Amino acid sequence: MPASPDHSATGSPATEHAVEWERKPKGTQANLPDYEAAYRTFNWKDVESAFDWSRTGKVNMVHEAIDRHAASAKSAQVALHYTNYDGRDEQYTFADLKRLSSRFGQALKALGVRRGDRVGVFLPRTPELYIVILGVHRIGAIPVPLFEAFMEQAIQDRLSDSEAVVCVTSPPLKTRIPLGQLPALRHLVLVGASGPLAANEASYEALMAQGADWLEPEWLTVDDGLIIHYTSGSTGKSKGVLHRQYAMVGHYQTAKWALDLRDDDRFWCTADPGWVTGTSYGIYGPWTLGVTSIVIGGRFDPDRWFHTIQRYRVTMWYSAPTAYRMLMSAGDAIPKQYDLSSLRHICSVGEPLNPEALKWVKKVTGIAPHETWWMTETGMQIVCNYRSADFKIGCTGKPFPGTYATVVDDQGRELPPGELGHLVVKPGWPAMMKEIWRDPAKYDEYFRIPGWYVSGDSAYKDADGFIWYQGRQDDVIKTAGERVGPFEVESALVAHRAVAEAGVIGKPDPIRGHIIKAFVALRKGFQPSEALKQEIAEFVKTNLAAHAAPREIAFVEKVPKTRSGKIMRRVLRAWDQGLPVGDISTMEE
Ligand code: 6R9
Repeated sequence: MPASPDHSATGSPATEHAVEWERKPKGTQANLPDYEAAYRTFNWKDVESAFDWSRTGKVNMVHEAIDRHAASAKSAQVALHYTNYDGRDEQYTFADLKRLSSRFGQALKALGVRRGDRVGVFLPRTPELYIVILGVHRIGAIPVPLFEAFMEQAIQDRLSDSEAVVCVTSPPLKTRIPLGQLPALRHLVLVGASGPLAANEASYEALMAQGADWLEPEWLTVDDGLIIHYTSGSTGKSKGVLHRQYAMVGHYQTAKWALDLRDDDRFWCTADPGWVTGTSYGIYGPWTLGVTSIVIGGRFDPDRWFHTIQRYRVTMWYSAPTAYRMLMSAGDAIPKQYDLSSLRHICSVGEPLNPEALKWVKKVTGIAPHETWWMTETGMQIVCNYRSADFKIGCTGKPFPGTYATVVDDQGRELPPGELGHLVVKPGWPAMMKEIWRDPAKYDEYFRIPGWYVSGDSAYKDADGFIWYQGRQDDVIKTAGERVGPFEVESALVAHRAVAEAGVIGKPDPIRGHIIKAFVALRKGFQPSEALKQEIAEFVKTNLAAHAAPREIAFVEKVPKTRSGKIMRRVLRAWDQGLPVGDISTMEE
């Protein structure tokens, strides 16, 4: 069993335990009618024929997701329904997205952007965000989505590491882009600018008014870059996970079999494209299948959410445990006011979905959410529950056909049922990351157990082949489904004038899964106070991001470190829970 510092792991699970099953009505019609049979026979090669490139050899995501539908009977089908419940209420057909992404592709070309260049996309969740990403694909460049909540430090780290040459943003967000620190960045494209522009700025609307309605995609190979998502590990700054065009084979098939998407679906993926779920399943999965997507801008609001399902007659809903729990805590009265009968399938991602929340969603919608486990690095869903197959409530699921995920010990030996170990995947699935941007050593760390991709999660498998997620093995924090690295938060904390040292952990929380808790040692001359706590939290919020700011701060004399200077977060977690700290022989004096 690996040494697991994870505080949320429940220890060695019992092999025999009372489980409740989610039983499916017999004869359930699903795109994947028989998981076990498919698992035995499925071959990824057979999926390739779904793409035009399998015949032409010419590869580009925008062709497969948009152009080929625009050239078919789907041309006038709505690809994107959008509202922000605040004045914008729009819809775009596949033909519209072909035209608009062609125009934006030409705009990027006019700014000198070339195949393989990185383009930062720092926009609120609006149709422009989607049009821009598609336009970047059209010219064979690589989008780097930046979540709109990111503040200056987070933006600088990501634009600087990716050496983006252009960033598409809006006037309010542009103030967070430290141009002077970004030598590679040549232009800003501003959506919604009014008034005079600086020399290095261009107006999105002006650029879109020029040019033709058609730009042929830059033809790539399956091995060329698709997108870079920045994500957090337990050490160092966030790292750029580069995916390849071939990932579309995985997006397409998982959207078909795990999300169970069909031609006439109205699919609502609630994730922002700043996170991998918002691109793999907010763009690539549904659109390579030619399915209509719903996108909602603005803030989370339980009423709006249920209203959205009713208004758009949503058939398939993909969201995260924190959202389901927030809806649950808002009470049963809200969903009762809406007609949710259009729903036929629901999935969940980002953190484990507790049985209570699962059962509540089932109570109010009639459908139990199905787990999908995966990571930024895997690019696609790997361990899932399937619409046609019974599953045990609370389990993470079984490996997607064509993938092999299992639980191993430190030497890579598969463990018998019930034993806790590393959740690993056999390399070779279609959406596996291509590289960690300019950091091959980081990439290699994922393959530290020979023969396996090591997820960093701990899990066990039961005698029926179900995998049960048990927590992270490292210090990565999942808060409200978002992945936050303690190092980034600690770096932001020590930049505050009062902070000498800081250590950050995830503290279990009934709604958010975990919240960020910081242990802070103050510099000489500063006194602990509530006001100072607030000031420090605010400081992280304005420099890094609101979701990365500590919700709890505890002042300590000293942050516990090893003699080599590593923060002992295990000790911080014990302090937080009021538990014994265990072996501290490596702690500095
Ligand atoms: C897609 C995404 C990856 C980490 C992963 C794990 C956690 C994701 C989960 C889950 C339990 C699930 N995670 N799905 N844990 N059950 N169904 O979330 O990517 O942001 O990179 O996070 O999220 O710990 O290792 P990412």
